[in-house]
Amino acid sequence: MRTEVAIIGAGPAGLLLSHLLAEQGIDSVVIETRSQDYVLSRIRAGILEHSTVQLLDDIGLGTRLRAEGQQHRGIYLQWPEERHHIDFTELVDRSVWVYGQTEVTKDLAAAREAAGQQIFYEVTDTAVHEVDTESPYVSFVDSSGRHVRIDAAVIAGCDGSFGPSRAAVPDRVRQTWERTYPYSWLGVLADVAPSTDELIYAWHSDGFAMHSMRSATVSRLYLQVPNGTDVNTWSDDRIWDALSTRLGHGQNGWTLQPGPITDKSVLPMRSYVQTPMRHGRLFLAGDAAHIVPPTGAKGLNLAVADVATLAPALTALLRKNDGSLADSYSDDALRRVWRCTHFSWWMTTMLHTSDDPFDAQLQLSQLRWVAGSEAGATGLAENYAGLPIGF
Ligand code: RFL
Ligand code: PHB
Repeated sequence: MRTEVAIIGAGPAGLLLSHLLAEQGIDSVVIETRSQDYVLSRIRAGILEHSTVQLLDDIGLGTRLRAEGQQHRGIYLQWPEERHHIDFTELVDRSVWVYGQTEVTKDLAAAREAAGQQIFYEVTDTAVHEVDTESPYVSFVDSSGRHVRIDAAVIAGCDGSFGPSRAAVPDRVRQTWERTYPYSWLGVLADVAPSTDELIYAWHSDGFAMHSMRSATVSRLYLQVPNGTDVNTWSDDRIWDALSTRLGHGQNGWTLQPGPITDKSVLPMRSYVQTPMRHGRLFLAGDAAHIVPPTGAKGLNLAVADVATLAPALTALLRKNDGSLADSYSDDALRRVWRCTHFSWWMTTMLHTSDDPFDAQLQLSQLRWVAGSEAGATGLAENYAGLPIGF
């Protein structure tokens, strides 16, 4: 089988890339190790930044997002006794949208299906070959057990943090940077109306807590827990008690409304960057090249920004034989990657507590400055609501 771009991974990066390439008349084949149902039901990100929404609008995929998503002007930043609203719209004239990654993936998958995109789900033994030649190819075993080889002009590694693409960059050129945090998130999804109009990020001496949402009837909440926490040690009552304590701020009689928990899981927190994001005919995008802790809501948005940079680069390469954008892809994408890596690390370290009382005082001082100074608040707003694509 032959195509122009072989895309590994049908997450947001892979599906969006196939869509953007198709708009330019470029053929691609997508391969995915999971089933379509699994990919479409995976609970992941919830916040879309300004440029992500703009891009989805531009490619005609903003309709359901505009109808069913919720536009937020900003976030609440809180610590005991104080809750402050950081108004992104006022500060930087940009907003964010609450619209689950599951919904973005559904919209992308429906659009690709309508366009007749070839996607192989449930493949095994994915391998990339000959990426430093002009004739790279991908091999895999399809869902019926057939061995398949796809020859392509280019391979796009959009296969997340567990896929084979990142390891196809040889050790002699590959550099990695990594930080593992000494805490994890316990995330829950609950069938209850959110107790807040916009997201709450809360510093508390018991640990960080966050109140997010998916819709008017579904809440998404997170608690900082120690690494290695067994989810079974957290009963629903224990979760709601901890959330009430950490999210409570002792003012205006605010209370957290509990409800039936439909999903709970523990998520480790990691920062990871691999460079270069291009090696020969292999281009990495999204979580395949970098991971950020979820505190800054950047992972999905960064995957979208990578692909928005990669698609024109591949179009110039394949249609005009102009490799200049492809040559600068890695450096171009990495500027934003490092900005978001720093922002996610900064939000994470500002809000997650440790046993060190000195650290706690520094965190509280920083929170007071961010919430109380226009310069501090604007820095958070500009990064959270998202820098323009190409920054
Ligand atoms: P994905 O979504 O992981 O997709 C990669 C796809 O590749 C497939 N794959 C393979 N396919 C073929 N052969 C193989 N050998 C393969 N190995 C893997 C996988 O099955 C998968 O379908 O990566 P992509 O497309 O780069 O997208 C990245 C985002 O999914 C990720 O960054 C975000 O979910 C991160 N994230 C958040 N990002 C935000 O922007 N805002 C948020 O609010 C936010 N919240 C979150 C998050 C991630 C979370 N978790 C679970 C880590 C909240 C959480 C809890
Ligand atoms: C979510 O809704 O899942 C979410 C929102 C904001 C974050 C992380 C996760 O920073």
